[in-house]
Amino acid sequence: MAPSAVEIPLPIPKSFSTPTSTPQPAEKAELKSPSSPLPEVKTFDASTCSVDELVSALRAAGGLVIRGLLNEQELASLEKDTRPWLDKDTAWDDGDFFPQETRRAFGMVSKSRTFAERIVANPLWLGVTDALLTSTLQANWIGDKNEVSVSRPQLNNTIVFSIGPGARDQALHRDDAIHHVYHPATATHEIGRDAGIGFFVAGKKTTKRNGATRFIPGSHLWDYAAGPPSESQTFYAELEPGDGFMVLSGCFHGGSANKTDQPNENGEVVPEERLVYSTFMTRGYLRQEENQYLVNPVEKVRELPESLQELVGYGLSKPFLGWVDLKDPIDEYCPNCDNHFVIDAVTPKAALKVESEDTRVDARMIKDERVKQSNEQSIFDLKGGTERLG
Ligand SMILES: O=C(O)CCC(=O)C(=O)O
Ligand SMILES: [Fe+2]
Repeated sequence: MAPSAVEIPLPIPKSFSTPTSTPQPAEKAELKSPSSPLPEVKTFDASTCSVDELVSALRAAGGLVIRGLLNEQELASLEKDTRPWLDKDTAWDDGDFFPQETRRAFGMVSKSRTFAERIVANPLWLGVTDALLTSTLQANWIGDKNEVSVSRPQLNNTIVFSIGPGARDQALHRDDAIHHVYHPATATHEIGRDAGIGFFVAGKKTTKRNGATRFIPGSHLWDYAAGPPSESQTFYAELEPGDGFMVLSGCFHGGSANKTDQPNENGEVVPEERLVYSTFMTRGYLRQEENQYLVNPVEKVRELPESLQELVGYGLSKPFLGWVDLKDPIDEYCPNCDNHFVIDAVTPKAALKVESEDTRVDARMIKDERVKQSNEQSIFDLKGGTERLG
């Protein structure tokens, strides 16, 4: 992501999240800072690890490695879908966030079904992001009813990074900055602190020498005003093809220098590409970093399973974010509007055409089976609101 200036510190409102852990009293637990000992970064096996283990390792260290997430066939399919887009990319001259040797591809949910299903919708990843990025609005009095609402995580971005030989280090940064997050130091991680989480899957072996993503373990717990970050504290996520690395957006991290343009320990120059497939998730009520509505042709989004359409941003963040004509874009259909909802609930059926008024003005001539006539209501109509919106 491109870094943005943080002008007004605006913490993620804690009241929007369900606390599932009891924070330790400040006088007993020491607030973490750049001078605290660095926590251990754990490594897991994709075939045996549980979501709970991943969540607690992430909360403690801010990052973790998972071995064996994708197989060779999936990697081959990803590369086939991605390579033409990387080949088209050229060095950017707008700023110095990416080294000149970096090539990128974006909008990956519509460019690669394998990316969408095996990375964005990876079950371990969804388990982790659900646990850390779901928000529950506990107190929302509407008249005499308290409408508790759950907002699920959504896709923040998809980027493929190819770092070529000769690239320098990308500066260490927090991706949290895109949402103008500021946090003071804490002793232990509290659920609700994270604005986002990143997931990097290696397309090729990534090493300290060829540009592995590096990060500072524990830096998600520091006061965000403490800086600048020190390279001496970094951990390099060295991955075999198909391994993954997860990192909280509150951790300092960055892509690293690719030194394979220089002689190795045998005196030979063996250039390597560092190829990583990455995605971030964010909270359902925050703006998405990558504009999913413009980067992905809607015809492609229609082909995805409904759960993925929701993740991409076509779902409703409850109670009221993201509606079209006051309805959930995915499962409601409105005969009174001309917007032809971006995601139809069912495949539209051919209908006899009858000459009538412009249906945007008078829709009485249209009857569509998809409309549950007796149930027609807007998201602001709280008849049965708890189960519809909560
Ligand atoms: O390429 C990488 O390993 C990290 C890239 C990154 O952090 C970013 O572009 O925000
Ligand atoms: Fe980043």
